[in-house]
Order: sequence, then structure tokens, then C-alpha cells
Amino acid sequence: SHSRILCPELQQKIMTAEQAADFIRDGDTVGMSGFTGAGYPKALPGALVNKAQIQRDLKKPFKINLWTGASTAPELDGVLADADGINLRLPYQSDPICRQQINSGQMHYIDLHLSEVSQYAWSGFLGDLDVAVIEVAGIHEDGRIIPSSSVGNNKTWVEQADKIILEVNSQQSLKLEGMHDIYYGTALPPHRKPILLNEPADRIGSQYLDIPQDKIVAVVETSAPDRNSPFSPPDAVSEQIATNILAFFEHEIKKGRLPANLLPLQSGVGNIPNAVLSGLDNGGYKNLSAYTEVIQDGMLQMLKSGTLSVASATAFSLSPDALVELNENIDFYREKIILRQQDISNHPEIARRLGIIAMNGLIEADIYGNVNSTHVMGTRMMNGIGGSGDFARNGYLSIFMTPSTAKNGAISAIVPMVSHVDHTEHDVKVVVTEQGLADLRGLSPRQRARVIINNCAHPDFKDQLLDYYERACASGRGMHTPHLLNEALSWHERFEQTGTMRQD
Ligand code: 0RQ
Repeated sequence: SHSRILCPELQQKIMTAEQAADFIRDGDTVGMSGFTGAGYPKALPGALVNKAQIQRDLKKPFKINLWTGASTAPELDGVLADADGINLRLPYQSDPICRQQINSGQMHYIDLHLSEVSQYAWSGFLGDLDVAVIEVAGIHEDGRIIPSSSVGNNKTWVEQADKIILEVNSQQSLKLEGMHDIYYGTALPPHRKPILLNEPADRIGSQYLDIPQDKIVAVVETSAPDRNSPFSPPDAVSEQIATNILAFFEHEIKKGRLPANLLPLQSGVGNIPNAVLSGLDNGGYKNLSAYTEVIQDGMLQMLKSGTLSVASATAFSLSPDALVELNENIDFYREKIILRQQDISNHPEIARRLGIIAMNGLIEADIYGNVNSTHVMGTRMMNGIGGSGDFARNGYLSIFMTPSTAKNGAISAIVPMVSHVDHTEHDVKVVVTEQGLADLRGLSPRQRARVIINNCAHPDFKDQLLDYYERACASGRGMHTPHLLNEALSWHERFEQTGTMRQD
């Protein structure tokens, strides 16, 4: 009856999630699978919460340090945070309860470049990993493991952990087999070798996740879907941002600075990226490729229509409808989709070699082109830097896109000085809003300020920004990056005090 667990030795280790939870103790560091709502464990976190509840009734604490690939879902981050079960979280999250606890100071959070997490773990910078909890799609008779709908840091967690708990989820398609490419050639310096991946379609590793069987202490059977959020069609602002980016691509092709089939695309998830992808899909492009973190609905559609010939990523992030489409035509998609571990999907060496076009969101940008992707008003964590730094720093083009205002127009996304910096002026090549696009390449800071204010700022904030900039230039201070230091963050302070950045 255990149709997905064919290995006799591992059949011996099948147990309930509650039994498996006993392998995790208070204070343990636990590495779980999961990336953007795909392939996270569905049962163990809930069982841990029950355990935490019992311990709390006995007046004993129960908290773990939780490492994952990236964001997960309410069944993992949500329930554990809600039960006060997380002491420290890394490397990325987007859960409302987690976020609230990080910002109230109850939970420690380490926000890391996603490509770098495995190197941190291997090098011992993060301390020891006690347990790995990994969702898989199935186990062959000889013990080979078919990975699930994300790879993330799973390879690193199973290598580093003392004990391994597997969740075998019968709702993941067994036909995912063959889609993954787990690379076993990574090493720490000074033993590193070049990674011989020259095209997004290249396969350089194994279809299976190599797991030392003697470390597997439990196998838990589950049957639950990933967090497949419904797809909302792009709004007018996202459509306009996409139009601006598509016009820029056309311009770059005409100038001979981009080939007709562009360069490998990296794109975040959400409304704006989806609008860009559907614009590309309807724009007469052929043979595009993607080298990215996440395959969302738009990319599946582009593979189907032939606009995109290959997509390499570390995870899916699909709507329920798109998941049905994937599963119904998985033999077609398996030829065109490759899922890799995140230290390869986001690798700086590969991003530079392929010349990736990186397209990511931002919270705010300043007039000189520094970008804040993570902190609201300089102090409150939103999600994390994710892969945006891996791609923006090392890609060929880094495009940051945002509506020009937030919170019903009370906040300008273009500010005199960002209240936190994730991407510096050296890494940001293009900023785009629904107002227009600023190509910052080859411009000095003062040239950049004019272009960003004129092209990207909302009309309601343009005069206010120009006024700041002109007074900074007249202040008699340094003219390389003119600032009024006592005023540079006053827009944020005004918002905190009055609920708007507008001067009246
Ligand atoms: O909050 O919903 O509570 O109103 O931030 O903003 O405009 O819906 O845009 O969903 O694309 O998120 C940078 C957060 C943008 C995201 C960020 C508030 C705004 C809203 C969301 P509400 P939008 P998005 C990709 C690589 C870092 C990780 C990354 C992100 C909420 O893109 O996390 O790039 N990026 N990974 O109201 C106050 C401002 C604000 C603001 C927006 N200036 N001040 N609040 N918001 N700007 C890989 C993957 O994606 C997997």
C-alpha cells in the first residue's frame, strides 16, 4: 500500500508525523524544504506545534531555529510562528505572522542572498544543523529519491543534518522524475572548480537527491497540495510598467545591445512580472529562455506557446489552474523545465556568464539609484532580499520595477535617500515605474537624479523631489552625490508622524 515508498529499508521507518516530531528537541536547528510555497513539509510543522503546545502546558519552552530554501506557507511558517515556536529564521520569509514577530522583536531573522545560504551552512557560519525535514515525491526500491516541486537547499540540508525526516507527499506528481538536476560538483574554496553550465538548458547533475540512508530516522506519508495561490490578472499600473519594459527591450535590440531573443530572463513573482511575461508572450518573441528562481503561470504559458524554449529554476509557484495544466502535460514540460538547487539557480558565476536580465520589485529607490527591497520606513522587514541581489549584481541588466507610489499615494517609491540599502547605485541599471523608465547606465549620480525624478517619480512628488535635489546642489557640500543630510530621511519621518510623505 505504500506505493511511493518502494525501498524496504525505508518502509521500516514509516511513522506518523507526531512520532517523527519526537526526533526534534527544544533548541534544535531544523532545515526544512520549501521554496515559494512549493515542496515544503506539510505535516511535521503541525506536529511540532502540538508538541510545543504540550511543552508549554508543562511550562517547558519549545523553540527551534528554522532554515528553509525561501518562503513557505501558512502550514509551515504560519503555524510555527503562531505557536511562538521559532527562535531564529533564515534565509527568507513572506508570512504575515512571521513578519509580525520579526518586527516586534520576538523572532530573530537573518536575511541572506539565497545563493549563499549553502556556502554559509557548509562553512559552519550558522552553527550545526540537527535535523532536516524534506518533502519528496517518491522513493525507488533502491533508495533513490525523487525530489518534489522545489529543490531549494535540500541537497545542503541532507548533507549537513545529523538526522533526516522525509515526508512523501502523494499529491506531488511522480512524473516530476527527470525534471531535477542536482549538481554534485560544488566545493568550498580553495577547491572550487568552474561550473560547466553554459546554457540554461544544460544538465550537469543527477535527477535524484542523494540521501545518506543511515541518517534517515523517519518517513512520513502525506497528501496535501502546495500553496497554489490563485492568479489575479494584471492591473492597469502593472500593464503600464510592463509596456515600458517591453519598449526598452525593443530599443536595446535596435541598438544591438540585446539579441532578438533577448538574454536569459530572471523574474520575480507577482502582478508586474506576470504582466511583463504576458507582454513578451504576445510580443512576437521566439526562443526566449529563463534562468530564474521560480516558474510561475506566465512562464508555463510561454513554454506552451513556444515563446520560451527552456526554463531553469529552483521551484514552481503556480495557481491551481496552472498546476492542472502542468500535471496534464508534464511529459511536454519535462523536456523544457529544469529544477536545480538554489546555489546553482542563483549562482553569481552563472548569472554573469549567461548575462541574465534580472527583473525584480522594490520598496523604494532613491534619486541616485540605490534600492531598498526589504525594509518599510527603514526598520520594518517586509520579506527579505531573496535572490534579487544574486541576479541584480551579477546579471547583464538589472531592472527594478515598482508602482511610483504606495499606500494610496501617501508614499513615494522615489525618495531623496533610501531608508535601507539592498542594491547599491553600482548594481542598479534600470528603474521603471508606470510613469516611465530610467536607464542609469553610463550616467553620473547627478545625471541619474534628473532622469529618475523626471521619468519615474509620480507627478504629485516630482516638484518636491526636484526642490530637494536643487537645494542639495546649492548647499555648498559635496557635488558628487548632493544631499541635505538633515533632510534626507525627513520624508520617512513625516510619514511616520503624519501618515503621508506629502508636504502640504
Ligand atoms: O503591502 O499589501 O500591505 O499594501 O509592500 O508591494 O506593490 O504589492 O509589490 O508584491 O511586488 O512586492 C519589494 C516587497 C514588492 C517584493 C517587494 C508595500 C505595499 C504592499 C507589496 P500591502 P506590491 P510586490 C524574486 C527576487 C525582495 C525579494 C526579491 C520583494 C507590499 O518584490 O519582497 O526581489 N522583493 N526576490 O503597500 C511602504 C513603500 C512600499 C510599501 C511597497 N515604499 N513603503 N510600503 N510597499 N512599497 C524571486 C521571487 O520572487 C521568488
